[in-house]
This record gives sequence, C-alpha cells and structure tokens, in this order.
Amino acid sequence: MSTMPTSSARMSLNEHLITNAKVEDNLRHLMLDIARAAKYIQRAIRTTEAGLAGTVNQFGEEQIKLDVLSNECIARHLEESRQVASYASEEEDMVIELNSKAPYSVAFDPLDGSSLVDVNFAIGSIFGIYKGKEMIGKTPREQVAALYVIYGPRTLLVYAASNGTHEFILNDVGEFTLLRENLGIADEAKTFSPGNSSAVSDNAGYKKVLDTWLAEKPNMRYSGCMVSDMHHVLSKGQGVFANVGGKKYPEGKLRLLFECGPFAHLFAQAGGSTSNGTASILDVKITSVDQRTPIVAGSTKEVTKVCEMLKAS
Ligand code: P6P
Repeated sequence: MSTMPTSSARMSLNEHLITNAKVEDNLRHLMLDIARAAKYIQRAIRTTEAGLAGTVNQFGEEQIKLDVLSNECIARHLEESRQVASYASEEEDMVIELNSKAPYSVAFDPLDGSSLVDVNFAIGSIFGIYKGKEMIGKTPREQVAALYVIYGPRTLLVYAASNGTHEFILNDVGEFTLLRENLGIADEAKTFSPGNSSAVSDNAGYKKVLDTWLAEKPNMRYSGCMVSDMHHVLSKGQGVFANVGGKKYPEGKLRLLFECGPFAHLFAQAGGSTSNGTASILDVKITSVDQRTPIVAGSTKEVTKVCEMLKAS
C-alpha cells in the first residue's frame, strides 16, 4: 500500500535515494543528473514547436525536433555526471562510449510517444541503468535501477533501485519531491491496455485476448504512449498492458533495452509481472540495441492468463 507523506514534509529525491534506496553515491549522482535533464525536457515540451527535425532515427522513424533535443539534453547530462561508461539511446544508431572507467551504462528512450506531443498527450523518458560498461549480453534483471519521467499535467518521476518503486512530483521550485512510496500492483486487473491492436488481424491468440478483455473487463485505458499506459497500471495499482507481435511487427513494437527492460524492473519492484509470452522480460538476453520484444505487463494473475491464451492459439 503506497503512503502519501504530508505536503510540507515531502522528501526530496536526493534524500530518498540516500535514506530509502540506500544506493551508492555514484548511482545517486547519476540519477539526480538524469532528473536534472528531465527538467529541461519538460520545459522544451512546453516551449518548442512540435515540428519535424528532418532526420530519421536508427529505425527509420522520422524524428521531431523534440526527439533530437531530448536526446542531446540527456546525453549532455550523462556526460556531465562522469558516471557513465557508455549509453544506448533509441535515437542513436549505436552504443556511445564515454569514459570506460566510469561505473555505469545507461539505456534510454529520450522521448517515448513523442509523435503524440501535437495532440498534447502525456509522453515520457525511460531509463535503465546497468553496472559496468556493457549492456549487450546482459538481461534486464541485471539493472541496478530504472526510472521514467512522465510529462503530463504534472511532471512525475518514478524510480526503482532494489527497495520498491517510488513516485515523485516536480514542484514549482524545480525539485522532485516524494509523492507516493512503495507503489504496488495487485494480482487482479480491472483495466486493460491493448497496444499494437492491429496485430489482432493476424495473431489469433491476441484476438482471443482482446475479445476476452472486452467481454470481462470494465475499463480500457490506452493512450498510445507506453510511459503513460504503464504509469496508469502503477498509479492505479492494477491493470494489464500488452504490445505483442503481428505481421508488421513480428516481435511487437517495443524495444527490450530502452523500453521493456526498465519497466520490467520497475514493475517487479512493485509486485507486478512482465512477460514476453513465455518468460519474464527480466530474463530475456539483450542481444542488440534495436531488439524488439513482445510484452505483457501488470497484474500477475492477468499476465499469466494472457500468456496462456497467447500460447494456446
Ligand atoms: P501502437 C510510441 O510510438 C510507442 O513506441 C510506445 O510508446 C507505444 O506503447 C507504442 O509505440 C504504440 O504502439 O501500435 O499501439 O500505436
């Protein structure tokens, strides 16, 4: 059960990292630098026009100016932290090496859902942090921390190290202060979030899943931004999100390293589950930066049920 501290006594992110997460100072400094970058991105979203940058990313997807700006902003803060040996960004073609002696490597999606900025939907940044220089060859279970920032009516930062998943709000003096500690995800789901819904036309198992959800579950909540839709599960304490394969995206749309891996850590720390249909996302080996994976995530009993339906078809 998450607990709401009184507004005047809200703990800072820095204090929480020291007293609750007890992370080592290098990791704490890195996470605080990531949080600093998010403040600039939050402001850019409000002040930069949402036009195209005239470039494409490694996946051939057109970049909007905010994609490029967010990527550059985070890269600058990672470099300034002096804690990063290498980083992988969804907006870069390859892993970028910084200082091979630095303690951590970082995978990030600088602005997930950026194509929705013109409709003013909430969008977000996703980060996974690993010890050492290499991420390829590891599994998401080896992350030492994961976090995301959601830029909506409020700017929220949610992180997990090894002691629960915790939510912070950006206040009016630019400080992330504790909003809710120990977010939890119940085993049963009332809400469903069906990503890559076009896959139902050529994935019989997924069609069965969606038909079952529509027949049995009271609420569908889907925005098209993974950060927002996954935050809905964490914030409401229940729900199930899916983005699985079809003809156009055989492995689903989402990337293991930048998107599914960090959320696998955050959800596990909140008592939830994530699966690629047959195994926990936490245990899927990272073989390349652009690797996609199917994902079913959220309330454990629902994740299990959905994976059984996907396998049965
Ligand atoms: P679909 C946004 O472009 C994104 O990468 C994720 O944030 C989101 O969950 C997914 O794609 C949406 O995919 O096919 O449901 O629109």
